[in-house]
Amino acid sequence: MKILHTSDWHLGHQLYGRDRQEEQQSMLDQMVSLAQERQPDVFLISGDVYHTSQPSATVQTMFASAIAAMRRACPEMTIVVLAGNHDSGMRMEIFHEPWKMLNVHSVGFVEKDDSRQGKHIIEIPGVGFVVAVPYTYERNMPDDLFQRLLDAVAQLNHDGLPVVVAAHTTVAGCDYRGHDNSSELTVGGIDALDADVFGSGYDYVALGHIHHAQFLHGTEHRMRYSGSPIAVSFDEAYDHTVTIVSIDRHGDVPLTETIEIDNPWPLVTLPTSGSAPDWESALASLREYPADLAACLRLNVTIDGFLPAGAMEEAQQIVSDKKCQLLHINARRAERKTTEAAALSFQELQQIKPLDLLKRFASDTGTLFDDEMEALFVEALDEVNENQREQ
Ligand SMILES: [Mn+2]
Repeated sequence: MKILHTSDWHLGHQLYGRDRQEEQQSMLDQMVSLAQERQPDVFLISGDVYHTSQPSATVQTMFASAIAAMRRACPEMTIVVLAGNHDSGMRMEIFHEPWKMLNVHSVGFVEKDDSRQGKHIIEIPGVGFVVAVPYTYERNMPDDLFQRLLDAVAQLNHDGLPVVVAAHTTVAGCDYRGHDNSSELTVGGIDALDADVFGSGYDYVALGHIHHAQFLHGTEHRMRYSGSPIAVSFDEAYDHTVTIVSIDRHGDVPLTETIEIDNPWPLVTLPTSGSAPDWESALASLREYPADLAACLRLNVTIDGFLPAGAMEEAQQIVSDKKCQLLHINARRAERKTTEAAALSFQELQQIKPLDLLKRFASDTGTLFDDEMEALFVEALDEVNENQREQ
């Protein structure tokens, strides 16, 4: 059984207002080529297909076209798509039936009713089994679901075929770098489960949710996050790959191979390590950036107080003749000797933007405020503004 394991596509993601369609289309094209070249038995997307629960028509068309292209590239391949915490599980199942006619299994939500749990077991005759469990709140997870599904598979698996579990969750002990608003207990809003929640009887667990590709420690290469195929945030400064897994027989140790996905617009942070000590050196690092390299840039700078007025325009001017795009200035305030935060005057308070105020609060209180939190805040703010306009 040969599986192409991927997850966390986040289609429709915008990064500081930049539409990432070009990057995502390139990623999808590479997926289709891989399916064509490698002819896997199963193409498995372990959740977070979309970045939002209500993706635009354009984004959904991009996904549907990619699935159709994969079907043409590899007609015998079974395609399994799970909902992650970013997806709407209900929407993912709207086309469950027609997709199934194309041998595409879209599993959006967990069935609590035992009699309907067959949806979670995908049998590929003569090849193997996939146990597909999309993201669900822990309190909605039926007791021993994984073990019960695996027991049901064992009843069917007379020929000793490989058994793969697909799930979208946080597993305790994972390396969650790049998800910086997180702790060992909770990553990206999902509480960590112990690895033994998956029970026994599987050969490989194909995980989604954590964007850093990795095997889980102590699982003898049987449990893996494929990671996001392209970086979703600047904090994901590591390789982005898909995993090809081969399992001959039930009980064998899976063989895995990782294949790098190329992003035509890689996310690059300047300076390459740490933070520029002042605004002038930040600008210098932009000047030094090669003119002919396509990239999305983030500028890290430590400053005393606030960025100068027109800082973004000044920085944009420097890269205007270059192929790169500056998306964000990540300004951290230099640590003050006194812990007392400088108070704002009423006039300053009236002029400061909500995001800057929040950043100032985060920096004054030593609270971590990363890209993802900023994006969430901007999204919430947009929603509030929109609601106000509507009223
Ligand atoms: Mn994700």
